[in-house]
Amino acid sequence: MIGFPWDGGASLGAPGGRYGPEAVRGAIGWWLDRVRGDRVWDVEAGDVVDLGGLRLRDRGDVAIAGHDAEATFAAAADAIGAAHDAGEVPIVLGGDHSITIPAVRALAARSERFGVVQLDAHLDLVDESPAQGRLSQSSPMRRAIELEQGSPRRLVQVGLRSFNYPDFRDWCRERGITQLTAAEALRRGAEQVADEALATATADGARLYLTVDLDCLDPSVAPGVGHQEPGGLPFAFVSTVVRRLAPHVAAFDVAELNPMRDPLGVTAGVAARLVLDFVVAAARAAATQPVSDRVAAPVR
Ligand SMILES: [Mn+2]
Repeated sequence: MIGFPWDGGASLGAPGGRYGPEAVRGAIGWWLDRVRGDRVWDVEAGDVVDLGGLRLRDRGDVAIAGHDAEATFAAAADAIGAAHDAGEVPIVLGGDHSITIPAVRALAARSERFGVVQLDAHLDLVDESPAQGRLSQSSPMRRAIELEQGSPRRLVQVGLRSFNYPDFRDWCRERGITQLTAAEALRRGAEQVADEALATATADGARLYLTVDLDCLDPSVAPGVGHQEPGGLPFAFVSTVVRRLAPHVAAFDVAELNPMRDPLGVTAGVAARLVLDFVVAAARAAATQPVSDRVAAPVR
């Protein structure tokens, strides 16, 4: 687990994401108390999971240079890369959604190819704009698919809704990006969505990056985000997708928690639960399968 207390990419959304990692750590402690002797009862799955083979290690926060996004992102890619090199699965806590840019770079640098499953209300495909530049919360998926090891054909976006720039519709379709609106995702069901997303994103042996922008959830569930969009996913849907994908994920992030817009701590609790859902699901898989069989082997 790596905190990335950065909201320098929230150039159109509300600032405050820098307080996200601290809020998630505070919320996680409440559940960690239920772990006894390396075991925890997963009430929803029905089993007692042995966490013995897995450790949730807190690597602290990325060093932030508030005046310099590139310098911050370079430091972040190094810190996240160190987790990869230690054989860990990085869980990056945002921070606005631009935190995904260096996190994906860290995975790309260690992979022949990678794919992305993105749970989000928004496309995050802006190339560049006068107000936002190239490294904002609106650009992480553009920066990901343009990498040599990435591909728009291995990008799956789930939870999309609302309105967007007219040119983007054909641009996305021509490049073969898989896009599911929140309503369509709900119609198919979380299990089917997760399985199809996994197959698409990991085509040709690609390693899987999972990013959860908390605004994929309905604002009634997760109000404390940078920019709210009505009509989002319920918690159970997102939790199911995260749990189902977790054993296959090489790197994971939870972005856009904004504690300044989350006075009751509801959204911090949601973010913390998703982190724990991820860890417990990965631990369950690790108990029955060696780690080396769960993710494609890194190039170096
Ligand atoms: Mn986003």
